[in-house]
Amino acid sequence: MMAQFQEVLRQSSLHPKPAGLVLQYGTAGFRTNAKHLDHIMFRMGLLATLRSKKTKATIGVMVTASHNPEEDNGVKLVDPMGEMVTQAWEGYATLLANAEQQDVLTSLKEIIEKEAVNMSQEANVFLGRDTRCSSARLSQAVLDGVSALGGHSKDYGLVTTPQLHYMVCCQNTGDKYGEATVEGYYNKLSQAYIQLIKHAPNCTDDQKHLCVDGANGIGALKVREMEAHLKSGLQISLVNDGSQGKLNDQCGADFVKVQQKPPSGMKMNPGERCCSFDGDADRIVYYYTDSEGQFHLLDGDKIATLISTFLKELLTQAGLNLNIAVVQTAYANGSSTRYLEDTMKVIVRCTKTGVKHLHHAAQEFDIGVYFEANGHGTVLFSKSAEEKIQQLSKDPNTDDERKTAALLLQNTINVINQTVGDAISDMLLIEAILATKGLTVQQWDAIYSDLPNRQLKVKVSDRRVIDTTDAERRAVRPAGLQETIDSLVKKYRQARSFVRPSGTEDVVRVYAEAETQESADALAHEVSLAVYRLAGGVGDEPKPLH
Ligand code: 16G
Ligand code: MG
Repeated sequence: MMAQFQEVLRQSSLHPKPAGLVLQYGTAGFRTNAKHLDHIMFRMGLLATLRSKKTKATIGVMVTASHNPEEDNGVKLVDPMGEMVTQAWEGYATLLANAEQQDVLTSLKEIIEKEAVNMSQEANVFLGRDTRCSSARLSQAVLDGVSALGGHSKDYGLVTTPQLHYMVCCQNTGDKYGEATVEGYYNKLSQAYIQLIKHAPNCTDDQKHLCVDGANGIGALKVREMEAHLKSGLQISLVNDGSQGKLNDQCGADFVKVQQKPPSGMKMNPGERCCSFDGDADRIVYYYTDSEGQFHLLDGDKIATLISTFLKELLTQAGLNLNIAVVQTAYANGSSTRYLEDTMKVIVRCTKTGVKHLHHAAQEFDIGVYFEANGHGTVLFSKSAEEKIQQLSKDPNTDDERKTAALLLQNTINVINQTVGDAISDMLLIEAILATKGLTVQQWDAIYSDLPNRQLKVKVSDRRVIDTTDAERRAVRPAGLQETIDSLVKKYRQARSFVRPSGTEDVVRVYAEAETQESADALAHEVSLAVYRLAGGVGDEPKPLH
């Protein structure tokens, strides 16, 4: 053990921490300019090794900064079942990341002691990275961390974030979930997709065509690889494939969602289905332009609605009594929540922002569909739900209609990456649903109409002065802020507004929706002003949008 710690010390000095630099393990790991991250990566290699010893399972480390600019990078840790690392260990990550050079061993020993980690236990770490030019160098630092503590590692190289989550889950479930290889991932998903679209009534080549914006990132590379497995069941035109443009620059799911406009490089014919991935391919949004040239976005809420409608219909056809819920955040458009509750009559839950919160809430149901409005989401099936579906599909006494529905449900389960939101998997599921239901993108869009909305951000000297409750829908601090928001909201029809401190940027976020765009914009501005005045705004006062 002593020798091991000596090695940690020696290696750590080769990955020095800039003195005074403080970083937080945020909503989705560490994320900042790549030049500050070498020591973080080395230390996350150490921490992943400890986590692996503790859980006696393989742990994942993904080097990516998702939709951030190319100059940034980041790292996310993946727990044994392919989930985000548990909260207590996020705290350890922050502790270890911020220890000054001479205190690294002390922090490491503190974690070992607190968690009673058996240091003679073997450790196994899976590593993946996105296409950023800093990613190769930074993943080497992770590998150094793993080897310093004598852990084993497997470097998957360039993979999407959800592919790495998938691999970790496969490895720890003895391949029950699938084979822990990229090829295994393509085979499982594409076979399920091909089975699903066999039920599509006379699908024309036109309907099989989809434009994909790869955000000039890893998703573009991987969608190309996947396409070869789909046996022309889907015809993809790929733009922003990384051959020319810059990662996430004027493109990608985050750009399209925030700017509410198509990415650069996308030529759209009226009514043509298009989608965008984000920089690590764990988010997807769809869109099209109508014959008047008007842009229409189909975000995570529309996706959740499409998927849950499809699943509910199949459950009814199969005669299966399983509960199904949709999990959203406060950002979900009010129209989507109303449609789901009043028309679809499914259970709707609201959680705090951040995938792990949605994921955990979705686990409480037989079938939990979770999506953030920004396009991150997936579907979780409980073990007993999967078993019931499987039994039904094999039962010789089941009539044809019920059997077909059960088989469709089974293939739906197989096309989904249940570990985390996955742009490729979500894309295949959406495409399969549209094909089997014979729906155009306009018909999907028409299921309900979004309420006009606006998002703004306000700079304050310390965003922690804002404290929220009720899944971030109400502010409890600073005093008077919620009362002010309530009285502003009352001025507009069908209005709703909330504020929350960002988990990834040093700002307070403001959301407002209302019957008209003018009202939503005015309300967002007025609430921003209230935040600026009551929560210590810095810089110029927020200006009206019009
Ligand atoms: C991260 C989260 C995303 C969330 C966003 C909110 C994960 C994997 N990603 O990107 O789910 O929507 O943060 O950012 O959890 P904000 O706190 O800055 O609004
Ligand atoms: Mg992402």
